[in-house]
Amino acid sequence: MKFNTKTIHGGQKPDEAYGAVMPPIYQTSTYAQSTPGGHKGFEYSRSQNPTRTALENGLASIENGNYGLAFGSGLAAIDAVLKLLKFGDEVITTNDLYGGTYRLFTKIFENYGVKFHFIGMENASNIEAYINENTKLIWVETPTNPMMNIIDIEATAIIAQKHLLMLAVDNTFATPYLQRPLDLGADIVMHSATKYIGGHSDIVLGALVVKDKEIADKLYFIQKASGAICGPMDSFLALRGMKTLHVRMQRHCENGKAVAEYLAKHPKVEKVYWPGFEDHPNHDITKQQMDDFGGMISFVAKGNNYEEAIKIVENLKVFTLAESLGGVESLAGHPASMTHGSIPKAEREKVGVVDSLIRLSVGIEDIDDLLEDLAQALG
Ligand code: P1T
Repeated sequence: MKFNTKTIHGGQKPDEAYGAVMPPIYQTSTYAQSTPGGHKGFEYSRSQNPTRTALENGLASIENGNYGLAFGSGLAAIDAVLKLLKFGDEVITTNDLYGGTYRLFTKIFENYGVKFHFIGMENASNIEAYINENTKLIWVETPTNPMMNIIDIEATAIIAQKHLLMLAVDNTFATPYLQRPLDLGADIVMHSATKYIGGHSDIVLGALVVKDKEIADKLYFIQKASGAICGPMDSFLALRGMKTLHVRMQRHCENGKAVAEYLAKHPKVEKVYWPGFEDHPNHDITKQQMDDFGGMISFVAKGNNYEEAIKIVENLKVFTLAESLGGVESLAGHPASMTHGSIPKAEREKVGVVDSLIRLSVGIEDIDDLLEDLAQALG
């Protein structure tokens, strides 16, 4: 089955009770048993729920994995992966990543004795210097949030395999429409399905997909034992969103390209971060591992000035100033004070998350309205 068919049919079958084409929202916590243990595969909705299972099967299908797991948020999904580790284990991760992920690593898991190395991975050969006998996991975000750095998944997977480490890839920005990390050798794919997978800014939901049964079993145990699941209504909405992922992504990419090129030529713009530019440091790797360049763009206005950046985001009218990304509507954000506020200023500035940086999630509106809005806000 091709990708554009999998988003609609992958892992799905009509509901067994009445043939409903869309999985019903099984809004139930528990299931009748004829005798203790005599059930139809569903005992209690923390462990399994048919609507969540439909979503999990769909996610596994579009990521070319064998097992999908859905969680109450992207961070809950990351939390479950980190729970595969124990005291003393070490993680090597990108130095640019979503602020909430950084906060989870440094404010929660460091307290449990897990050590993190935040490093530049744009050149995969940097990784090996940080590997020692305690290293267990490489955590990669690509494209990174918000600097749009690109990490070579295949090269990183080769290093991970050589040292018997797990490689997890946060595929939130790219989505499987553009990039399939499991095919490139990653062990775990993670999503904030709040974003492009859901696609309509109406849910908070996280996902993991894996190929390997042993890792899947451990993650299912953590999902059930820790309990950070998503409810049936949100599972339904994520599944509904997923069915149009390919058409939405196509337009996100078209509009993203037009916005990136417009900004790059604008006299009031200093620098645009978007992996589709030929002078992006890892443009060649981008073209190898992604099918297009996505709808996420960051930029700095001329003068590199905080007040100017705030004025621009406040003046936007079609773009909404808001956290999050990946919905049908265009959003603008100020990472330093919003999504990446939990990263100390000195740390974030080292990788380019300066106070004048603006991040855009380019939606699927008419491109003329988006460019006009940027023109008036920059003017
Ligand atoms: O918000 P949640 O569903 O818990 O997902 C966390 C998360 C994980 N990974 C990436 C790459 C993300 O971008 C996010 C959430 N990001 C935002 C809310 C944001 O505006 O960047």
